[in-house]
Amino acid sequence: MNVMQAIFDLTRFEPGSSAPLYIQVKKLVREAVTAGDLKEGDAIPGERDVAELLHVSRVTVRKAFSELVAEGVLVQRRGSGTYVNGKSRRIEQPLSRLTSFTQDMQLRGLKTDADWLDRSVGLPTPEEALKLSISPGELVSRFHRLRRADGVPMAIELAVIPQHFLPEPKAVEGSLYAALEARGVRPVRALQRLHATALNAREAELLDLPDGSPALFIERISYLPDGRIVEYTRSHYRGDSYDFVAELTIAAGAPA
Ligand code: 16G
Repeated sequence: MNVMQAIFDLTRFEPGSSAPLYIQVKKLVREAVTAGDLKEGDAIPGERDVAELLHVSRVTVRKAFSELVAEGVLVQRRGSGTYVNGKSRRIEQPLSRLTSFTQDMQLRGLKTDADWLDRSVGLPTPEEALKLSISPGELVSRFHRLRRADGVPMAIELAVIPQHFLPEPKAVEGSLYAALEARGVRPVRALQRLHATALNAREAELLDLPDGSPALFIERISYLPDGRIVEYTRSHYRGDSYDFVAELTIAAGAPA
């Protein structure tokens, strides 16, 4: 069965049905993925071909595809086309453990890599100085990365570290926490907060998602055993593949 037949088994397409056409097109694609007729990484035919085959407008097909992309069933790669999302499984991350991105992904059998967007020494912004509790004249090392898991862009992360903890940012190639550990300053505690956001055009491009896609914005401030702050990191995690889970227990002394 070729891809075109797999998706568009015409017997299942009912233009006379009351459901909007784009919903029907979505259903066909979703069913083909669920049934395994379309597999991870399969290329989806172009909008024009699909529109011709089903006798619907390209606008209908575009709407169906863009919703499937937003739902994580398909993925659009700039300049190359639309594919069945190979990494539609979501990553679950406990909220209560202080781990690094590299460790998190290794535990799931995924390989990490990164593009460096910036690795330099400079002055902190006023916000960074406040978050790190340092004076505005104290230098910081910056680590700005696009982080991938098995080749799929997962997060954009900007870690800011007082320079004396990691004096040569360019010497850090892989895990930041491993580099901190090697200097005896790996954090042991962190405060983190997160909220939902929409990616701006540049972030969306880096994460290979449509402009305005949902993301999780996460800030982390990490501490050494003696209470000094070692890290202030801001990250955008793609919203379609990252779940944070928290374990809740009843507080000691609270009414049952
Ligand atoms: C995680 C942390 C980030 C830390 C990084 C170190 C979150 C939200 N953020 O991504 O604060 O800097 O791990 O990872 O979990 P690395 O050691 O692999 O460079």
